[in-house]
Amino acid sequence: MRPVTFFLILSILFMIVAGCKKTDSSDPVVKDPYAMFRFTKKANGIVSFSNTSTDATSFLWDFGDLTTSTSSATTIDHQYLQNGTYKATLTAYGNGKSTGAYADLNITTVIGSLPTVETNSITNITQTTATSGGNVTSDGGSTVTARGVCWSTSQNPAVNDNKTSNGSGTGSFTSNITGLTANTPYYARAYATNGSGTAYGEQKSFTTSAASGNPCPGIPTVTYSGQTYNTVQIGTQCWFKENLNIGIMIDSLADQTNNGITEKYCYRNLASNCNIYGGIYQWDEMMQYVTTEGTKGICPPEWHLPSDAEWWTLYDSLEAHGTEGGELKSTGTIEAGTGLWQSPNTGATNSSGFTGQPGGFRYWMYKSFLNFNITATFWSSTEYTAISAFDHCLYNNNDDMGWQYDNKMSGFSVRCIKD
Ligand SMILES: [Ca+2]
Repeated sequence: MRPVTFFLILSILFMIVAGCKKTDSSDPVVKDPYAMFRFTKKANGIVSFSNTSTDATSFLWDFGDLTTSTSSATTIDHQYLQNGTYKATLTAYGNGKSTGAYADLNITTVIGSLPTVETNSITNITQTTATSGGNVTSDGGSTVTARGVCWSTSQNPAVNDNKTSNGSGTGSFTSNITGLTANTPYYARAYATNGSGTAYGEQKSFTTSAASGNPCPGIPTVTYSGQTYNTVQIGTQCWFKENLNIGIMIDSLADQTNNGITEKYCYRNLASNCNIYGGIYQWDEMMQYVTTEGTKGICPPEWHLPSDAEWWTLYDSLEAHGTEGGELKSTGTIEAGTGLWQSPNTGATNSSGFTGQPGGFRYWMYKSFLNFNITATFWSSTEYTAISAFDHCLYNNNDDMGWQYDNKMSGFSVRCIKD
């Protein structure tokens, strides 16, 4: 081999080696990004994410709970606030391109606080419905997603019993309880659910009204001053089923006075009529000389004289409007020997059980009795003027209920209503 040839070969080899070195140091290969991560679930809803992506220059984390991060840290601890399933996504950017990686996470380790909820009192209790509600005073750190009132005939009702659904979040709400059975004890309590579970307010108990016409639950009779009265449940109210008959009979020519003695009139001044139709009272005697609407007056303890509004509540609870009188009157006629009303006793069904009897009244101006077996007139404890008060009247010849005011010196029948 000639030396020139050897030199040439050596030169070419040098150039190749030098060329390789030149390419390697000043013209690097740029790779595309590759997104990758691992995760470890920890306590309290915390997930530790490790970013194992390669060849990326920036990142976008989407943790699936409406929060994101552009952190490029190798390790990120993210806390989920509610248990649930989340899709976590990592997007890696570089070389003008992006790639993504994702994982589905089932978080069960959130142990934040339960919400705090109070139960409202139970009101508007009828035979089949009642009203309650609650107040979510704290969400416990995560959104309250369901709230309402649950109820049962057993203690400590829960959301798998009957319940209402009354929106979400904190604050107060009203619940309409429906589908109840008459004359039945129930338990109810408010509930609120967040990511940590369901919390309950204090338990309230209540008893639905008896079917109208039946004795009041727990108090079928009341014995007062030697006489026993039946009771009747009508809607939400509990009434005496007979007219009050208490006191010493006085002659119709005398007015009842504030003398410490309860006085009454009996129709035609016959005590036997008081036994059937009850006593007849002037307004002030009935009220025991106060003018406070709803006062006890001559009624027994835990009972009172119905206000005018309570009479209207009675009408509202009846089956139909326009026939209230018929629903409140006892049935039958004197002529037929089937009742105490003078014929025709129009429309009388007594479907309410109120059993209004036609005791007539004492006319204040002539101090005499009128309308025996023809009308039944009941005082309210509501004044109209200083000398008059509202009363309610049943008639033998129609099925209306009369509403009027009369001189307080008039003598009418009295019914007591439960407090
Ligand atoms: Ca008196």
